[in-house]
Amino acid sequence: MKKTSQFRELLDSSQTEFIMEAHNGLAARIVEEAGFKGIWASGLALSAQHAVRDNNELSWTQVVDALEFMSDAASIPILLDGDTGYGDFNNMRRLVRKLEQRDIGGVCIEDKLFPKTNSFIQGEKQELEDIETFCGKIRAGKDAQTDDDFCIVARVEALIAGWGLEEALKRGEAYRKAGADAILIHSKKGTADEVLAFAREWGARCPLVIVPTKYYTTPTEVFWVHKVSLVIWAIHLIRASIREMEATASKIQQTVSLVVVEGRVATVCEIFRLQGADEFLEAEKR
Ligand code: SPV
Ligand code: MG
Repeated sequence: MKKTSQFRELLDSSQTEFIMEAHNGLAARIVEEAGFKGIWASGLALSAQHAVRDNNELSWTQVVDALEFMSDAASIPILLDGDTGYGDFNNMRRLVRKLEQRDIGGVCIEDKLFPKTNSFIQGEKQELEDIETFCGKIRAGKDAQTDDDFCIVARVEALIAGWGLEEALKRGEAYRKAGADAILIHSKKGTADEVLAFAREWGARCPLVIVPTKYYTTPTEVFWVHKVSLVIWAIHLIRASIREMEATASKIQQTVSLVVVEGRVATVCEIFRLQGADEFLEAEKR
């Protein structure tokens, strides 16, 4: 099945589905091997792996180049965290065309201003895009896609910016009417209360997507009960790799030896396996 159709199936599934962050081809392959049905190409993680900030310091073509490796490495669909669409309606159209060329399942755009800032950094100070302008961006993206199954997820940042539930619902509804295939409601609170209040009011208007990074203690069944379509585990592979790299680097530095880390790092054979080295040898023989 096409990756776009696979992703649409996830959104339309009658149960809550889960996708996992990846930030390069290797991580994408690991996500697929772990059994996930989709990948979140996180803007924060993609930026962090280059040690730049989540403020569009990475150019959109650098993002698309990274995605190409990820898409080649996995057979499950990728939802790109497309920030604000990297500009106006016209940039959005070009983005959608380039994503389709790279076999990406869909893109999520958020109603902030370019260049954006991560939602967890002074979210309340962040400016929101004018509703009509953002709706135009969604419509332009939908017009630009050539594959009917390519999905555009509209991310509502009203709760992040402190504008309240009513504004969040107003924006979600406007984006749905503009053609968004799903609405992502984001929150920086430590509990899911405001997201669940949104979900109750939202009902089944169109698929609802959430990112429980901050309200991670909420039992997952609660999302199912509230009819959340898609849960994004947004930044956990980059967080895991940072922790492991820090520990490994400091142990080797302190002990001036590899002995202490040998048992906990991936073997060289494991790297070869993840790269598909066997296929190379077989192809060479053929
Ligand atoms: C990302 O993964 O880049 C996101 C989600 O936008 S978060 O950073 O958790 O807001
Ligand atoms: Mg992001």
